[in-house]
Amino acid sequence: MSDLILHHFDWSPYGEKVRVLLGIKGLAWRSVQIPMVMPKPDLTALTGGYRKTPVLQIGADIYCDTSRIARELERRRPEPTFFPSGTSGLTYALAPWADLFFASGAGLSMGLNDQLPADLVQDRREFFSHMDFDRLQARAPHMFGQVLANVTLLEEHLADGRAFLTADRPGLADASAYYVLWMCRGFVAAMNGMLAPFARVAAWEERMRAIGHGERSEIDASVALDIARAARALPGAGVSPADPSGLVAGQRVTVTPDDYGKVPVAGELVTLDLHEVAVRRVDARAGEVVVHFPRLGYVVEAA
Ligand SMILES: N[C@@H](CCC(=O)N[C@@H](CS)C(=O)NCC(=O)O)C(=O)O
Repeated sequence: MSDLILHHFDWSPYGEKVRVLLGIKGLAWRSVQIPMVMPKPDLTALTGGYRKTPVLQIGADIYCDTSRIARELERRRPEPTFFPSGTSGLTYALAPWADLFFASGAGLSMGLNDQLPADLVQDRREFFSHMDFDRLQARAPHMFGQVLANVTLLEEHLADGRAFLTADRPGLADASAYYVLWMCRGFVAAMNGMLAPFARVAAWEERMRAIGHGERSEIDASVALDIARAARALPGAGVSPADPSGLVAGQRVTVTPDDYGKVPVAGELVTLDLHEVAVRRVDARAGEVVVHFPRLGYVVEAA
């Protein structure tokens, strides 16, 4: 039975990014369906407050953010690699680009869809604090333009006939662009017609869909909490000697996303370098866990 547990919901675009990553590596994994809106008590028992989707659990190690999840999957299962062109830096740098691409698509999904449940709209209004929810409809033409401008970049990149973005095999770069289109096609009806002229992108999306999601099985959140409680987290790597933060291992810190969903996670600092930050915390239901984040895009401060 796989030790990979993905906490997600099926409509989650960032969840789709990780499901495709699991497909690229052909991994077996267990799925815990989490609520689409707050509260998410079973998830936050594991994360200490981080509420974004998805989160990957491996025993008592809890990985937040798709970039950190990708890094861990690559470390634990190097082949087939997420970096078929040989180097990884620019591919990780695509995550903030994809966040911008996502923001326009998400704005359209929320602004042009009057079928959405009221609690979801209210939750996202508070969560996406950088979006002007009252002007989403008025801004739709602008957001369509932004999505299509990004799709144009992909179409141009595929112009030499390559099968995937960085090589003849799929990798993290592909997953990082694909999930936004998956969301746009699925949740913004008008988008499908607008995307029709982008034939290379459509063919690439077809190849991405064919990858699948690996081997998935469902479990209950209570099983995941039992697994966390029974497991022991990996030892921390300490704080890199030259780290500019001045923080030291063992110190109480908070880790907070720097964009939206800014809920601080408090714990004892166990790892800090220029790729990652991890804190140890104890929870009544999850036991002692270590929660891992990327360094990029997260604020680490003394508590
Ligand atoms: N930087 C994060 C972004 C994740 C994110 O924003 N996910 C959204 C959409 S799937 C979310 O959490 N929405 C609110 C929620 O699920 O509660 C990542 O790469 O994992």
